[in-house]
Amino acid sequence: VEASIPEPQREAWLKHQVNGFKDKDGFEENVVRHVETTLARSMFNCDEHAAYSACALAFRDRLILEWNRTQQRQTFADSKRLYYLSLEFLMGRALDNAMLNIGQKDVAKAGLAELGFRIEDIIEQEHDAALGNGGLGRLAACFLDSLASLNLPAWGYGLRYRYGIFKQEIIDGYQVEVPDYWLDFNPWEFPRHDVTVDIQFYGHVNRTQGESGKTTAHWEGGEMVRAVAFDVPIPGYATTTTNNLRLWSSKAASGEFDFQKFNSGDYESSVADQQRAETISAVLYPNDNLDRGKELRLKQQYFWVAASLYDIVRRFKKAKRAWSEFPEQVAIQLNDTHPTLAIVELQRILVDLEGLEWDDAWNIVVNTFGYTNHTVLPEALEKWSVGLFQHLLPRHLQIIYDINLFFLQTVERAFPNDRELLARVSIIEESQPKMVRMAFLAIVGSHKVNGVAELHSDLIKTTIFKDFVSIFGPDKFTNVTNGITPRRWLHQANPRLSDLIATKVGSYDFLKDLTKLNKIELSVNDKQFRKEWAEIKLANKVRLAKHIQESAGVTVNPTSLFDVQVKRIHEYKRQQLNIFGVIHRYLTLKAMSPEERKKQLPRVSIFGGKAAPGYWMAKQIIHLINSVGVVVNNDADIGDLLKVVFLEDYNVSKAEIITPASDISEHISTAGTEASGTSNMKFVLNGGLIIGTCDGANIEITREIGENNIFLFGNLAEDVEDLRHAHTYGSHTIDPDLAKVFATIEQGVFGSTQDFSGMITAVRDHGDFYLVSDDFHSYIETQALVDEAYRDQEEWITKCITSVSRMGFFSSDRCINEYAEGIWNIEPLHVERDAGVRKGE
Ligand code: 4GP
Repeated sequence: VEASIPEPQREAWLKHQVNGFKDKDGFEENVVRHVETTLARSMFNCDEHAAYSACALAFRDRLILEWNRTQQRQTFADSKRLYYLSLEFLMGRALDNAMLNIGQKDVAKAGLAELGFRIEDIIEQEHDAALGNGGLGRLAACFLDSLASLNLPAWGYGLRYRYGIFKQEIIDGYQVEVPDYWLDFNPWEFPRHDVTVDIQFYGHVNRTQGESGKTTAHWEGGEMVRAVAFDVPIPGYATTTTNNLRLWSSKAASGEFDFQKFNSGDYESSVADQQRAETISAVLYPNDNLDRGKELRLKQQYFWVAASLYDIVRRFKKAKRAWSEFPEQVAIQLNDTHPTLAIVELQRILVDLEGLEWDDAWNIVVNTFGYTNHTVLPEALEKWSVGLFQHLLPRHLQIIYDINLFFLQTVERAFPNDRELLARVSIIEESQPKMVRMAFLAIVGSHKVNGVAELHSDLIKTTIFKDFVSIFGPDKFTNVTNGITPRRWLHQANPRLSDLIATKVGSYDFLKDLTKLNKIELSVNDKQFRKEWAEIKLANKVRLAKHIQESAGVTVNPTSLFDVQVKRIHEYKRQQLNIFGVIHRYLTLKAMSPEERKKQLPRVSIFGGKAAPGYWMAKQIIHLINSVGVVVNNDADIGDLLKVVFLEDYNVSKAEIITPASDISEHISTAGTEASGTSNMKFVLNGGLIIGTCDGANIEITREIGENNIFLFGNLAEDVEDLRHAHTYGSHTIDPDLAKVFATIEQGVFGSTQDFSGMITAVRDHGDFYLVSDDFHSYIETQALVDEAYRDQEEWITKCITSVSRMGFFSSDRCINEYAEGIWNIEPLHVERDAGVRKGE
């Protein structure tokens, strides 16, 4: 308020109010100005990257004006806000998305053309913002898009990693990781050097007694690291709402150097201190569905959570409301257990710093938080050793012990004498060493816990969190099936299909309400529509074929069936099943006579995805895929009948090229292991069919689009446990076709037999935990059905159009509306351009 300009001087401000460009001329003027002033270049040295930079800056100018207005509006309306805490935001590129959401892509295209550039080349200049591993991080990015598009008051909070997920290079068939330094030039962030928070680590706890006899804990000593805010504007689609993603960057709390040390000649150690502080936000941990328990990771988590909560509490306190109103103003969603410390930190702020009674504080905490679980894989469930906590966050450990004590007391009252239950649900695992179970803490400290697809939400209630359902009752646990934003994953990735759909829907309204896609089902027999549909798919395949040629050096025929599996490489996702199936196909083709071969359907098997750098088996899977490619792609008997391609460095912007080009994509996890999957939704929305197991969202996709339009195979989740048991304790015979595949690999047909022996023994000798052999036959048979179905192109296109028309449910808008109503209790702020605010509908 103090910085507000007094009335008499405001006239000058209003007179010079900045507005974003309105038309092509305005856009060009902005671009030229940024080239000449911000970038200090001219028309004599403006390359594509400079043109991209200036174009992005012109759009940023517009966004930030809307951002300012949105923030003013939201503050003025004083309504409840959601804060989405996620260690990952896999945003991809921002320029195309900003142009489309604002509705100015045509203007930019024409303007850039007049300035001498093609818009496609300019868009290509942007480096992906890759601050995430896979599904969980991309989901967070889709959610931000939906929150803004639905005019919901919401902020994201994350870390501003200097290095996002590593860049993957394939050298001699092996994955090699290269650091991804992406901040050289990032026009989409605003450093807020005035928004900083000092975060404490280590130290010890003292207690003092006040006059009333009440003791207060004081966390003292240790070291400080400074968090600096960087804001990224998030534009909604066809609305002026522009929300904020605030990312924290770490630096030494003492400023540039410790001058004391510097002056005393200890220059090196003063620089080292600074570097140590900066390390906290330096790098994203490259694990997907895996917890590694490294101290620096816990430091990252606390640093980010403490800075975010400080910010949220500071904002709440401005309105001078009673603390009891906190949950009416603030909803915080925990994206997995990574931000669970926020529960402890808020309790600490309320009790230690604000002087609330424990129970009052705890009530506020529980009503504020919601927790989303993304996996049932045991190796992904976060645990931290008590010793590490004691060292790094001594006060938090005490609070966790108290939370646990009070929780176990209520359990004991409800289930007297069930000591085993107490041990099972305790937040502290009595192991050697003792561990803090973060998921249990998240459940106890939240009012709602959700899974991300129906099957997964059922599974968490009947397996990993079963005891908590007995304790808290079933209502605390709920399902919110994931969704994807149709803006990026249809309109941006597949503009021609989006345009074609619009001609049948009558407008682009389906991008705001995806259920409107159902109108295209009426045109399923429309000849012209079908013809254009097929042309668009082929054009998308031609584009991908070109990319394959340029990046992998493999020539593929765009009229072949494109079979795609792109996602993180993981045994549970079963890329090994896919590549074993490819080898089986190769052997089958080789065994045929040339005449017989001629009758076969040509197929291109396309893989992509990164393996966690420490995940040896996943890396061997990549190596095998590449090795099979070398043999198959150069076999003259085979020609176009089978090509095997591994696309290097799969990321969001590559997904935008790959997704629209698939005929069939693979979502073939062992039943019960893939919580939801979201690329399955993307592929179907882009007019591709899928082959999959009865897992995650595949089940709901089947329900929506109909069983005839999907290729399901494999064992069911309910049978997995028995099968595993049988592998270990009964006799375990390998599928005979799979055994032939193994024999071929072991003969060295694909090179080094030693490298691939681990993949084989995992199935043959070590219990086949992921049921590769059990599902192999069903997989091969179902792939044959895919071939057969693809031969009937007319029927295939009918399946594709019907499926797309029924995908409305899988918009992240629907998903976010469910969270807003069922968990966050927030409402949209309706926006009329340059007008006030209406609350609710
Ligand atoms: C992923 C799940 O594996 C995937 O099934 C789900 O669709 C996605 O979250 C979003 O909910 N989990 C992760 C992870 O990415 O790191 O645990």
